[in-house]
Amino acid sequence: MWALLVLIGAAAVSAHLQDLSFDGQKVFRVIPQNDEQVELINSIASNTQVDFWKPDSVTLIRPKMQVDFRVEADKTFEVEDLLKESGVEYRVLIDNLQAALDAQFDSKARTAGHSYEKYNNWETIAAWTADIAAQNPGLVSRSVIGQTYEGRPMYLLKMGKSGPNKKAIFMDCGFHAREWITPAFCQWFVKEALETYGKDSVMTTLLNSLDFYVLPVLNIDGYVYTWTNDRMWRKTRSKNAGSLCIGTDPNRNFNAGWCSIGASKKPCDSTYCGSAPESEKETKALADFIREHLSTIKAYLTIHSYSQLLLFPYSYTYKLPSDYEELNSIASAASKQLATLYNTKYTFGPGATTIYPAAGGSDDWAYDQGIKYAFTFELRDTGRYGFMLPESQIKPTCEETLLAVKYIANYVLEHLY
Ligand code: 0X9
Ligand code: ZN
Ligand code: ZN
Repeated sequence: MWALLVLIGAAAVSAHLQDLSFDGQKVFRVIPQNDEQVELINSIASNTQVDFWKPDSVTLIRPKMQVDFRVEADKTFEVEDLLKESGVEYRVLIDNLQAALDAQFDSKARTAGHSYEKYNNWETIAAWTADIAAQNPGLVSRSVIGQTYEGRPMYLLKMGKSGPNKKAIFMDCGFHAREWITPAFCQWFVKEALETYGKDSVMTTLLNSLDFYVLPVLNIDGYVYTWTNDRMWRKTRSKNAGSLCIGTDPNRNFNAGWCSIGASKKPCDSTYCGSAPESEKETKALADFIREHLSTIKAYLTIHSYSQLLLFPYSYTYKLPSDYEELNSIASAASKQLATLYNTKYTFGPGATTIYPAAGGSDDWAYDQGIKYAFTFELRDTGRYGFMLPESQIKPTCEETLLAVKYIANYVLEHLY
Protein backbone atom coordinates (compact mmCIF):
# COMPACT_ATOMS: atom_id res chain seq x y z
CA MET A 1 0.00 0.00 0.00
CA TRP A 2 2.70 2.50 0.96
CA ALA A 3 4.79 1.48 -1.98
CA LEU A 4 1.85 2.12 -4.24
CA LEU A 5 1.24 5.55 -2.74
CA VAL A 6 4.90 6.44 -3.11
CA LEU A 7 4.79 5.34 -6.73
CA ILE A 8 1.73 7.44 -7.48
CA GLY A 9 3.31 10.37 -5.71
CA ALA A 10 6.52 10.05 -7.70
CA ALA A 11 4.62 9.87 -10.99
CA ALA A 12 2.59 12.96 -10.11
CA VAL A 13 5.72 14.84 -9.16
CA SER A 14 7.61 13.96 -12.30
CA ALA A 15 4.64 14.78 -14.52
CA HIS A 16 4.53 18.26 -13.03
CA LEU A 17 8.22 18.76 -12.51
CA GLN A 18 8.44 21.51 -15.08
CA ASP A 19 5.33 23.27 -13.80
CA LEU A 20 6.43 23.17 -10.18
CA SER A 21 9.86 24.53 -10.93
CA PHE A 22 8.51 27.86 -12.26
CA ASP A 23 5.92 28.54 -9.58
CA GLY A 24 6.55 31.87 -7.87
CA GLN A 25 9.36 32.86 -10.20
CA LYS A 26 9.24 36.44 -11.38
CA VAL A 27 10.59 38.37 -14.33
CA PHE A 28 11.76 41.91 -13.57
CA ARG A 29 12.31 44.75 -15.99
CA VAL A 30 14.91 47.28 -14.85
CA ILE A 31 16.08 50.37 -16.69
CA PRO A 32 19.40 51.42 -15.17
CA GLN A 33 20.02 55.13 -15.64
CA ASN A 34 23.76 55.20 -14.99
CA ASP A 35 26.85 53.03 -14.49
CA GLU A 36 26.15 52.79 -10.78
CA GLN A 37 22.77 51.19 -11.42
CA VAL A 38 24.29 48.88 -14.03
CA GLU A 39 26.72 47.89 -11.28
CA LEU A 40 23.78 47.11 -8.98
CA ILE A 41 22.30 44.69 -11.52
CA ASN A 42 25.74 43.16 -11.92
CA SER A 43 25.96 42.56 -8.18
CA ILE A 44 22.47 41.07 -8.02
CA ALA A 45 23.46 38.75 -10.85
CA SER A 46 26.63 37.64 -9.13
CA ASN A 47 24.94 36.99 -5.78
CA THR A 48 21.77 35.36 -7.07
CA GLN A 49 20.98 32.91 -9.84
CA VAL A 50 19.54 35.26 -12.41
CA ASP A 51 18.51 34.28 -15.95
CA PHE A 52 18.85 37.22 -18.31
CA TRP A 53 16.19 37.34 -21.00
CA LYS A 54 17.05 40.70 -22.51
CA PRO A 55 19.90 41.27 -23.06
CA ASP A 56 20.96 37.66 -22.79
CA SER A 57 23.94 38.29 -20.62
CA VAL A 58 24.84 40.61 -17.78
CA THR A 59 27.95 41.77 -19.64
CA LEU A 60 25.80 43.42 -22.31
CA ILE A 61 23.97 45.77 -19.94
CA ARG A 62 24.41 49.52 -20.55
CA PRO A 63 22.68 52.54 -19.00
CA LYS A 64 19.15 53.35 -20.33
CA MET A 65 18.70 49.82 -21.63
CA GLN A 66 15.65 47.69 -20.80
CA VAL A 67 16.90 44.72 -18.82
CA ASP A 68 14.57 41.74 -18.32
CA PHE A 69 15.65 38.94 -15.99
CA ARG A 70 14.10 35.95 -14.29
CA VAL A 71 14.54 35.27 -10.57
CA GLU A 72 13.99 32.03 -8.63
CA ALA A 73 10.92 32.00 -6.35
CA ASP A 74 12.87 32.05 -3.08
CA LYS A 75 14.95 35.04 -4.16
CA THR A 76 12.23 37.35 -5.44
CA PHE A 77 11.75 39.23 -2.14
CA GLU A 78 15.45 39.80 -1.69
CA VAL A 79 15.90 41.03 -5.25
CA GLU A 80 12.85 43.29 -5.18
CA ASP A 81 14.05 44.76 -1.86
CA LEU A 82 17.43 45.55 -3.37
CA LEU A 83 15.81 47.20 -6.38
CA LYS A 84 13.48 49.28 -4.17
CA GLU A 85 16.25 50.44 -1.86
CA SER A 86 18.48 51.45 -4.72
CA GLY A 87 15.84 53.63 -6.31
CA VAL A 88 16.43 52.11 -9.73
CA GLU A 89 13.47 52.22 -12.12
CA TYR A 90 11.94 48.74 -12.27
CA ARG A 91 8.71 46.83 -12.66
CA VAL A 92 7.55 43.27 -12.31
CA LEU A 93 7.09 42.12 -15.89
CA ILE A 94 5.82 38.64 -15.09
CA ASP A 95 4.48 38.18 -11.57
CA ASN A 96 4.26 34.40 -11.63
CA LEU A 97 6.07 32.61 -14.39
CA GLN A 98 3.89 29.54 -13.92
CA ALA A 99 0.77 31.54 -14.81
CA ALA A 100 2.44 32.82 -17.97
CA LEU A 101 3.59 29.30 -18.74
CA ASP A 102 0.02 28.03 -18.45
CA ALA A 103 -1.23 30.90 -20.59
CA GLN A 104 0.96 29.86 -23.51
CA PHE A 105 -1.20 26.79 -24.19
CA ASP A 106 -4.44 28.71 -24.69
CA SER A 107 -5.11 27.62 -28.25
CA LYS A 108 -8.68 26.71 -29.06
CA ALA A 109 -7.41 24.18 -31.58
CA ARG A 110 -8.40 20.88 -30.05
CA THR A 111 -6.34 18.66 -32.30
CA ALA A 112 -3.90 16.20 -30.81
CA GLY A 113 -1.40 16.15 -33.70
CA HIS A 114 0.15 18.90 -35.76
CA SER A 115 -1.48 22.32 -35.74
CA TYR A 116 -0.31 25.61 -37.19
CA GLU A 117 -1.92 27.42 -34.27
CA LYS A 118 -0.26 25.41 -31.55
CA TYR A 119 3.32 24.83 -30.46
CA ASN A 120 4.39 21.53 -31.96
CA ASN A 121 7.07 19.38 -30.39
CA TRP A 122 10.03 18.23 -32.48
CA GLU A 123 8.59 14.81 -33.24
CA THR A 124 5.48 16.47 -34.66
CA ILE A 125 7.48 19.03 -36.65
CA ALA A 126 9.74 16.31 -38.07
CA ALA A 127 6.72 14.27 -39.20
CA TRP A 128 5.19 17.44 -40.66
CA THR A 129 8.28 18.08 -42.83
CA ALA A 130 7.86 14.61 -44.35
CA ASP A 131 4.12 15.05 -44.87
CA ILE A 132 4.31 18.50 -46.42
CA ALA A 133 6.94 17.31 -48.90
CA ALA A 134 4.96 14.16 -49.75
CA GLN A 135 1.75 16.16 -50.27
CA ASN A 136 3.33 18.82 -52.50
CA PRO A 137 5.73 16.94 -54.77
CA GLY A 138 5.85 19.67 -57.44
CA LEU A 139 6.60 22.43 -54.98
CA VAL A 140 8.38 21.08 -51.89
CA SER A 141 11.27 18.73 -51.29
CA ARG A 142 12.97 17.74 -48.07
CA SER A 143 16.64 17.12 -47.45
CA VAL A 144 18.91 16.57 -44.45
CA ILE A 145 21.76 19.05 -44.02
CA GLY A 146 23.40 17.33 -41.08
CA GLN A 147 22.89 15.73 -37.70
CA THR A 148 22.59 17.50 -34.39
CA TYR A 149 24.92 16.80 -31.46
CA GLU A 150 22.41 14.25 -30.13
CA GLY A 151 22.05 12.69 -33.57
CA ARG A 152 18.79 14.13 -34.85
CA PRO A 153 18.50 14.76 -38.60
CA MET A 154 18.33 18.45 -39.51
CA TYR A 155 15.53 18.69 -42.04
CA LEU A 156 15.53 21.43 -44.64
CA LEU A 157 12.58 22.18 -46.90
CA LYS A 158 13.10 23.58 -50.37
CA MET A 159 10.03 25.28 -51.75
CA GLY A 160 9.48 26.62 -55.27
CA LYS A 161 8.45 25.69 -58.80
CA SER A 162 11.43 24.02 -60.44
CA GLY A 163 13.11 25.99 -63.16
CA PRO A 164 16.58 26.78 -64.52
CA ASN A 165 19.11 28.99 -62.66
CA LYS A 166 16.83 29.94 -59.83
CA LYS A 167 18.11 32.16 -57.04
CA ALA A 168 17.07 31.39 -53.50
CA ILE A 169 16.19 32.85 -50.13
CA PHE A 170 17.30 31.02 -47.00
CA MET A 171 15.30 31.28 -43.79
CA ASP A 172 15.84 29.54 -40.47
CA CYS A 173 13.97 29.37 -37.18
CA GLY A 174 14.67 27.86 -33.79
CA PHE A 175 18.24 29.06 -33.24
CA HIS A 176 17.47 29.68 -29.58
CA ALA A 177 15.57 26.82 -28.02
CA ARG A 178 13.13 28.81 -25.89
CA GLU A 179 11.98 31.09 -28.71
CA TRP A 180 9.02 28.84 -29.53
CA ILE A 181 7.14 31.28 -31.73
CA THR A 182 9.93 31.01 -34.31
CA PRO A 183 9.57 27.35 -35.44
CA ALA A 184 5.83 28.10 -35.49
CA PHE A 185 6.53 30.91 -37.96
CA CYS A 186 8.65 28.73 -40.27
CA GLN A 187 5.82 26.20 -40.42
CA TRP A 188 3.26 28.94 -40.99
CA PHE A 189 5.32 30.42 -43.79
CA VAL A 190 5.47 27.09 -45.63
CA LYS A 191 1.73 26.53 -45.18
CA GLU A 192 0.81 30.01 -46.42
CA ALA A 193 3.12 29.82 -49.40
CA LEU A 194 1.57 26.51 -50.48
CA GLU A 195 -2.01 27.63 -49.79
CA THR A 196 -1.70 30.91 -51.64
CA TYR A 197 0.40 29.69 -54.58
CA GLY A 198 -1.74 30.07 -57.70
CA LYS A 199 -4.12 32.41 -55.84
CA ASP A 200 -2.05 35.31 -54.53
CA SER A 201 -0.15 36.91 -57.41
CA VAL A 202 2.86 37.98 -55.34
CA MET A 203 3.33 34.54 -53.77
CA THR A 204 2.84 32.85 -57.13
CA THR A 205 5.52 35.02 -58.73
CA LEU A 206 7.84 34.46 -55.77
CA LEU A 207 7.63 30.67 -55.95
CA ASN A 208 7.85 30.64 -59.73
CA SER A 209 10.95 32.83 -59.74
CA LEU A 210 12.73 31.93 -56.50
CA ASP A 211 13.35 28.98 -54.21
CA PHE A 212 12.88 29.22 -50.48
CA TYR A 213 15.03 27.12 -48.21
CA VAL A 214 13.30 26.80 -44.85
CA LEU A 215 15.04 25.26 -41.86
CA PRO A 216 12.20 24.97 -39.32
CA VAL A 217 14.45 24.31 -36.30
CA LEU A 218 18.23 24.78 -36.24
CA ASN A 219 18.81 23.96 -32.58
CA ILE A 220 16.70 20.79 -32.42
CA ASP A 221 18.37 19.29 -29.33
CA GLY A 222 17.79 22.50 -27.42
CA TYR A 223 14.20 22.69 -28.62
CA VAL A 224 13.53 19.13 -27.45
CA TYR A 225 15.11 20.00 -24.09
CA THR A 226 12.70 22.94 -23.65
CA TRP A 227 9.81 20.49 -24.03
CA THR A 228 11.19 17.83 -21.70
CA ASN A 229 13.34 19.53 -19.07
CA ASP A 230 13.71 23.28 -19.03
CA ARG A 231 11.37 25.63 -20.91
CA MET A 232 13.91 28.44 -20.54
CA TRP A 233 16.86 26.70 -22.24
CA ARG A 234 18.60 28.74 -24.97
CA LYS A 235 21.80 27.02 -26.13
CA THR A 236 22.69 23.79 -27.91
CA ARG A 237 23.10 20.63 -25.80
CA SER A 238 26.72 19.74 -26.52
CA LYS A 239 29.19 18.84 -23.78
CA ASN A 240 32.00 21.26 -23.02
CA ALA A 241 35.49 19.92 -22.29
CA GLY A 242 36.61 20.71 -18.75
CA SER A 243 33.20 21.95 -17.64
CA LEU A 244 30.01 20.45 -16.30
CA CYS A 245 27.97 23.12 -18.06
CA ILE A 246 26.21 22.21 -21.27
CA GLY A 247 25.78 24.00 -24.55
CA THR A 248 26.95 26.81 -26.79
CA ASP A 249 24.98 29.80 -28.01
CA PRO A 250 24.54 29.01 -31.72
CA ASN A 251 24.20 32.71 -32.50
CA ARG A 252 27.66 33.41 -31.06
CA ASN A 253 29.28 30.50 -32.85
CA PHE A 254 29.74 31.86 -36.39
CA ASN A 255 32.98 33.17 -37.78
CA ALA A 256 32.10 36.86 -37.73
CA GLY A 257 34.30 38.70 -35.24
CA TRP A 258 33.93 35.50 -33.26
CA CYS A 259 33.77 36.02 -29.47
CA SER A 260 35.22 39.53 -29.66
CA ILE A 261 32.24 41.36 -28.13
CA GLY A 262 28.88 40.55 -26.49
CA ALA A 263 29.72 36.89 -26.13
CA SER A 264 31.17 34.83 -23.31
CA LYS A 265 34.20 32.54 -23.20
CA LYS A 266 32.70 30.73 -20.19
CA PRO A 267 30.83 27.48 -20.96
CA CYS A 268 28.35 28.09 -18.15
CA ASP A 269 27.11 31.37 -19.64
CA SER A 270 24.08 31.59 -21.86
CA THR A 271 26.03 33.47 -24.53
CA TYR A 272 28.99 31.06 -24.58
CA CYS A 273 30.60 31.36 -28.03
CA GLY A 274 31.87 27.77 -28.13
CA SER A 275 35.42 26.40 -28.31
CA ALA A 276 35.87 27.68 -31.89
CA PRO A 277 33.76 29.11 -34.72
CA GLU A 278 31.38 26.42 -35.99
CA SER A 279 32.29 24.14 -33.09
CA GLU A 280 28.63 23.08 -32.98
CA LYS A 281 27.42 20.46 -35.43
CA GLU A 282 24.29 22.50 -36.06
CA THR A 283 26.03 25.77 -36.96
CA LYS A 284 28.63 23.88 -39.03
CA ALA A 285 25.88 22.14 -41.01
CA LEU A 286 24.13 25.46 -41.68
CA ALA A 287 27.35 27.24 -42.64
CA ASP A 288 28.40 24.35 -44.91
CA PHE A 289 25.05 24.40 -46.69
CA ILE A 290 25.16 28.14 -47.25
CA ARG A 291 28.79 28.01 -48.45
CA GLU A 292 27.85 25.32 -50.96
CA HIS A 293 24.95 27.42 -52.26
CA LEU A 294 26.55 30.87 -52.18
CA SER A 295 26.05 31.42 -55.89
CA THR A 296 22.27 31.04 -55.55
CA ILE A 297 21.38 32.31 -52.06
CA LYS A 298 20.57 36.02 -52.31
CA ALA A 299 18.94 36.60 -48.93
CA TYR A 300 19.39 35.17 -45.45
CA LEU A 301 16.61 35.56 -42.89
CA THR A 302 16.95 34.27 -39.34
CA ILE A 303 13.98 34.33 -37.01
CA HIS A 304 14.31 34.96 -33.26
CA SER A 305 12.12 36.33 -30.48
CA TYR A 306 11.24 38.47 -28.57
CA SER A 307 11.37 42.32 -28.83
CA GLN A 308 9.76 43.22 -32.19
CA LEU A 309 12.91 44.20 -34.03
CA LEU A 310 14.14 43.92 -37.57
CA LEU A 311 17.93 43.89 -37.47
CA PHE A 312 20.64 43.83 -40.10
CA PRO A 313 24.49 43.90 -39.94
CA TYR A 314 26.56 44.62 -38.20
CA SER A 315 26.36 43.35 -34.65
CA TYR A 316 30.04 42.46 -34.19
CA THR A 317 31.13 46.02 -34.88
CA TYR A 318 29.65 49.51 -34.74
CA LYS A 319 30.88 49.99 -38.32
CA LEU A 320 27.98 50.33 -40.74
CA PRO A 321 27.78 47.82 -43.58
CA SER A 322 28.47 49.23 -47.04
CA ASP A 323 24.84 48.53 -47.96
CA TYR A 324 23.52 50.38 -44.92
CA GLU A 325 21.23 52.78 -46.80
CA GLU A 326 19.58 50.03 -48.81
CA LEU A 327 19.19 47.61 -45.89
CA ASN A 328 17.77 50.36 -43.70
CA SER A 329 15.17 51.35 -46.25
CA ILE A 330 14.16 47.70 -46.78
CA ALA A 331 13.86 47.21 -43.02
CA SER A 332 11.80 50.36 -42.73
CA ALA A 333 9.42 49.35 -45.52
CA ALA A 334 9.13 45.77 -44.23
CA SER A 335 8.31 47.00 -40.70
CA LYS A 336 5.69 49.29 -42.18
CA GLN A 337 4.15 46.37 -44.08
CA LEU A 338 4.12 44.27 -40.92
CA ALA A 339 2.26 46.98 -39.02
CA THR A 340 -0.55 47.24 -41.58
CA LEU A 341 -2.28 44.18 -40.12
CA TYR A 342 -2.44 44.75 -36.34
CA ASN A 343 -0.43 47.91 -35.90
CA THR A 344 2.42 45.96 -34.26
CA LYS A 345 5.37 48.33 -33.90
CA TYR A 346 8.82 47.18 -34.92
CA THR A 347 12.11 48.98 -34.40
CA PHE A 348 14.77 48.44 -37.06
CA GLY A 349 18.46 49.12 -37.60
CA PRO A 350 21.93 47.61 -37.37
CA GLY A 351 22.19 45.03 -34.58
CA ALA A 352 24.99 46.71 -32.64
CA THR A 353 23.08 49.93 -32.03
CA THR A 354 19.50 48.65 -32.16
CA ILE A 355 19.80 45.74 -29.71
CA TYR A 356 23.41 45.33 -28.53
CA PRO A 357 26.83 44.51 -29.94
CA ALA A 358 27.24 40.73 -30.13
CA ALA A 359 29.72 38.87 -32.31
CA GLY A 360 29.46 35.48 -33.97
CA GLY A 361 25.91 35.83 -35.28
CA SER A 362 24.69 34.11 -38.42
CA ASP A 363 23.35 37.34 -39.97
CA ASP A 364 26.75 39.08 -39.89
CA TRP A 365 28.47 35.93 -41.12
CA ALA A 366 26.06 35.52 -44.06
CA TYR A 367 26.49 39.19 -44.96
CA ASP A 368 30.27 38.89 -44.97
CA GLN A 369 29.93 35.83 -47.21
CA GLY A 370 28.39 38.17 -49.75
CA ILE A 371 24.70 37.61 -49.01
CA LYS A 372 23.69 41.25 -49.04
CA TYR A 373 20.13 40.87 -47.77
CA ALA A 374 20.78 39.49 -44.28
CA PHE A 375 18.15 40.16 -41.62
CA THR A 376 17.36 39.01 -38.09
CA PHE A 377 13.74 39.20 -36.98
CA GLU A 378 12.86 39.39 -33.31
CA LEU A 379 9.15 38.51 -33.25
CA ARG A 380 6.47 39.37 -30.66
CA ASP A 381 6.07 40.45 -28.01
CA THR A 382 7.90 43.20 -26.12
CA GLY A 383 7.97 41.37 -22.79
CA ARG A 384 4.43 40.81 -21.52
CA TYR A 385 4.86 37.09 -22.19
CA GLY A 386 8.36 37.11 -23.64
CA PHE A 387 9.35 33.61 -24.75
CA MET A 388 6.01 32.21 -23.60
CA LEU A 389 3.83 33.94 -26.14
CA PRO A 390 0.32 32.44 -25.82
CA GLU A 391 -0.72 30.14 -28.63
CA SER A 392 -3.62 32.47 -29.41
CA GLN A 393 -0.98 34.90 -30.72
CA ILE A 394 0.62 32.44 -33.13
CA LYS A 395 -1.76 33.27 -35.98
CA PRO A 396 -1.63 37.08 -35.75
CA THR A 397 2.14 37.04 -35.18
CA CYS A 398 2.73 34.77 -38.17
CA GLU A 399 0.33 36.63 -40.45
CA GLU A 400 1.97 39.99 -39.81
CA THR A 401 5.50 38.57 -40.05
CA LEU A 402 4.58 36.94 -43.35
CA LEU A 403 3.88 40.40 -44.78
CA ALA A 404 7.38 41.58 -43.90
CA VAL A 405 9.03 38.42 -45.25
CA LYS A 406 7.02 38.65 -48.47
CA TYR A 407 8.03 42.27 -48.82
CA ILE A 408 11.73 41.42 -48.46
CA ALA A 409 11.47 38.43 -50.81
CA ASN A 410 9.74 40.51 -53.44
CA TYR A 411 12.34 43.25 -53.08
CA VAL A 412 15.12 40.70 -53.54
CA LEU A 413 13.40 39.31 -56.61
CA GLU A 414 13.11 42.76 -58.14
CA HIS A 415 16.79 43.47 -57.50
CA LEU A 416 18.33 40.21 -58.63
CA TYR A 417 20.46 41.47 -61.45
O1 0X9 B 1 21.40 37.89 -29.18
C1 0X9 B 1 20.96 37.30 -30.18
O2 0X9 B 1 21.49 36.31 -30.65
C2 0X9 B 1 19.66 37.81 -30.84
N1 0X9 B 1 18.71 38.18 -29.82
S1 0X9 B 1 18.00 37.00 -28.92
O3 0X9 B 1 17.25 37.65 -27.86
N2 0X9 B 1 16.96 36.23 -29.82
O4 0X9 B 1 18.98 36.10 -28.46
C3 0X9 B 1 20.00 39.01 -31.68
C4 0X9 B 1 20.92 38.71 -32.83
C5 0X9 B 1 21.35 39.92 -33.59
N3 0X9 B 1 22.45 39.62 -34.48
C6 0X9 B 1 23.73 39.39 -34.05
N4 0X9 B 1 24.08 39.56 -32.81
N5 0X9 B 1 24.62 39.03 -34.94
ZN1 ZN C 1 -3.24 33.43 -43.92
ZN1 ZN D 1 17.27 34.31 -30.33
